[in-house]
Amino acid sequence: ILRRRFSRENSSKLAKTNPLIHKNNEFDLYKGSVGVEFEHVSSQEQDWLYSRYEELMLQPLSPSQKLNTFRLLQMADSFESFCQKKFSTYKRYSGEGTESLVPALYSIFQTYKTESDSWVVLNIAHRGKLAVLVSLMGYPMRNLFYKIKGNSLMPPELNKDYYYFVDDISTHIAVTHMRSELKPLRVSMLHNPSHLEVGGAVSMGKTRSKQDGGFKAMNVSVHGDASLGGQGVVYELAQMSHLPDFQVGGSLHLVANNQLGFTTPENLGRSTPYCTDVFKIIGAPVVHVNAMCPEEAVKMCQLAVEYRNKFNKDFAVDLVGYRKYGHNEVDEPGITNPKMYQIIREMEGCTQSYARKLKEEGILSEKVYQKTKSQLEEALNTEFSNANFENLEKDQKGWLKIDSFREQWRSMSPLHSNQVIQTGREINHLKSIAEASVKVPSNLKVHPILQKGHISNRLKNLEKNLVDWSTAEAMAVGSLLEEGFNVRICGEDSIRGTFTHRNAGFFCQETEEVYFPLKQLGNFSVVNSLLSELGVLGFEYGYSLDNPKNLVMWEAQFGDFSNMGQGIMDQFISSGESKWLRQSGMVLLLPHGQEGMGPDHSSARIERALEAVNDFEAQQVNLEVVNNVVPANYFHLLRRQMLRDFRRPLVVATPKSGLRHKLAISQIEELGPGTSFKPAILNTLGSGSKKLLVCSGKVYLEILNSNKDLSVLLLEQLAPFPKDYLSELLGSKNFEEVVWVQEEPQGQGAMNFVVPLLSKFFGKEVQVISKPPLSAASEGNKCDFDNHMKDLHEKISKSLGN
Ligand SMILES: Cc1ncc(C[n+]2csc(CCOP(=O)(O)OP(=O)(O)O)c2C)c(N)n1
Repeated sequence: ILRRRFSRENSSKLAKTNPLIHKNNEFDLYKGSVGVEFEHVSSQEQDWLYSRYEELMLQPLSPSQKLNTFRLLQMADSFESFCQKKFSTYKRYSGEGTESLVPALYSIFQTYKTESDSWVVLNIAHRGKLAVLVSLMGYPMRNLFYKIKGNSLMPPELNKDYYYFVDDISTHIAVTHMRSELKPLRVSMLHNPSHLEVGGAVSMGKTRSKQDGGFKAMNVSVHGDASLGGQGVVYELAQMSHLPDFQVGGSLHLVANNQLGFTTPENLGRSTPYCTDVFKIIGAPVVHVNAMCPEEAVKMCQLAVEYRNKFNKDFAVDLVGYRKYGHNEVDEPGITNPKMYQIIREMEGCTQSYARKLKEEGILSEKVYQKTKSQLEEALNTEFSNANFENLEKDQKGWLKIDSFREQWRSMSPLHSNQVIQTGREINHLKSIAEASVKVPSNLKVHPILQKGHISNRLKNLEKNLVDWSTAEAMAVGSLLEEGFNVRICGEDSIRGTFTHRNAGFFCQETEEVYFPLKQLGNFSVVNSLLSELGVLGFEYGYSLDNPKNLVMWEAQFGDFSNMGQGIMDQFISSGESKWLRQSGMVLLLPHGQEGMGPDHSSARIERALEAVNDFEAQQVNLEVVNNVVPANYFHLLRRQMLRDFRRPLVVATPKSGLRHKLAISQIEELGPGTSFKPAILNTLGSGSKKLLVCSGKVYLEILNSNKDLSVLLLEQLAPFPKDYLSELLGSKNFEEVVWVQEEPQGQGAMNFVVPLLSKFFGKEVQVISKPPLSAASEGNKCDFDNHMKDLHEKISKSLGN
């Protein structure tokens, strides 16, 4: 079944001098069930790797290690066979054929175990996950059977008034577990979506947050061979592995390699010889192990952890096995892979062959084998008959062991509220934060453009009690840092900011050293990320998941590029809480605005964020969407994100030209004590108008600039639609007509979301003024752009009777 020979003919330099190896056949060490790829690793590490590899290969496992390995296999095997009988049409994505994954993972945990509090953060996809849950992660079998039978794991009381928590399939379950013999090591197995490989980004981010919080933590990702070879996010994560702001001291990669992806054989599934070849770009050692040899799998995982601990780098263990059934248990694999399955059908399972080996070695007797087998069967039957709600294992809250709102999340509430919270701060204090945000050591030579523009402008504005968008951000971040929150802003070029507006770090013009003034106030990191959206967004989401005190802001270079991370948006950010009861206070900053910069530098695609909103008006809304031009509001938004007792992801369409627009400025009083975020702002110019223009974003500034008499309502918060706030704001005011104005092309922007809500709110039909429909987000040339914008403003003027 092994199509490739993993032999390495030239043995190590050490092997030639090592007396232990001379006694044995040194050649065999590289020719048997393990193939190593160390040649691309740096030479100093190679010496260590070859020598440790040889030691491990020559040293037999102790009888108790062998029995433990066997027990884990037997447990996984009994579970899989039981499910095959009881739930024959259920898709469980059996791991049979690569079941040595279970003892391999155990070996990782055991080797990593330390005296101090430590964590393994584990991302594992569908293949074999259920067996790992029950064999290693202490997940109650009865709860799993209950779930397999089709029940929900969500606490019914949370869905009492309103259906919000959708739950997820069994192979996406998460659990945190501390095995008694491995104390104080805790293993946090994360939720995963079906979307393969993206979970690796989330576990990496979560691991980094644990490490930044002072814990020892190791990231472990289990891959399928086809997804590892095919998914681009793996490359993005590999590129993160040595970057100071992303590295996690080396990740471990374990491949449950069944040589097939769904129906596609490996020769059609990738161009490289091995699915693990992506790891070679970062010089990570790779070992390929015949998955039918569990002892070697255990040893190689030990080698992997030891290497990772010593060199702080990634290591990959490729368990090369097969897949007993089709892609799932109801698929017929012979349709597409007849020859392979002729061989597979003849094969003895790994557990059975290992039992035979241990019996031959006199370590396992037939009697003990049969006894443990029947004990496991009995336990499975008992668990199966107890798989009803009354008998399930529950936590202190009476919930079905879903591990939510524990430890650092304990103070958070599972239910949201749209209640207004005051987020203002004392004004002089805010001024001092803003000053501190541009204060650099006297020996740091700041670029003259920044000295003259950014620094002096900020200080001059402060004297006049004015706050622009970047200063509002600095004040929000600085105040949150002082209040004990951790702030991480990450994106391509976020230190400076795409529009040279943030300048959270000052680069000395002589030494190139960078100084971050806000770091003086607390745990602040502002990170220029690698040029990736999917991997980085996943990483940042994972970072936000770990701790409700983390304010994580991911910034797209332009909002347009955020769709490269759409899988993280859909599978995690907008639906994670509802599927898994895990909150995230993640903030997405997406520069947005029609400014003639072409089809791909114009839109955060607000319509897509709004499409992902579960309910427009209810309190328990999955996502907040804000189109922000008012600096004071940005300040309150960020503070609100942390100061309330629940976490909800936030998408902010952020300004571009609005960063420096003369009307996009707030009075500092708007940030003072007693103030809060204003979801909407009503502006009456001149004698006002009986027609109400409602809009959002930059077009508001343009309307204010160009029209004398009008009533205009700026909607900053689009979702949840702020109807109560609007009722209070508009009171008994009566408008004859209501028009929604947007700068985005028809069908894009907020119109499809907001117009029906406005109609309902005002009780009348709402007209729309927009650019004409376009296939892209904006025009590709200046002339067409100018004409369309001119038309838009003429329509607005005309509609006002001007
Ligand atoms: C991103 C993504 N694309 C497509 C799929 C559909 N799909 C589910 S499993 C699978 C094959 C995965 O093969 P492999 O990674 O080798 O894992 P295996 O199932 O063989 O263990 C595919 C294509 C998916 N889940 N995720």
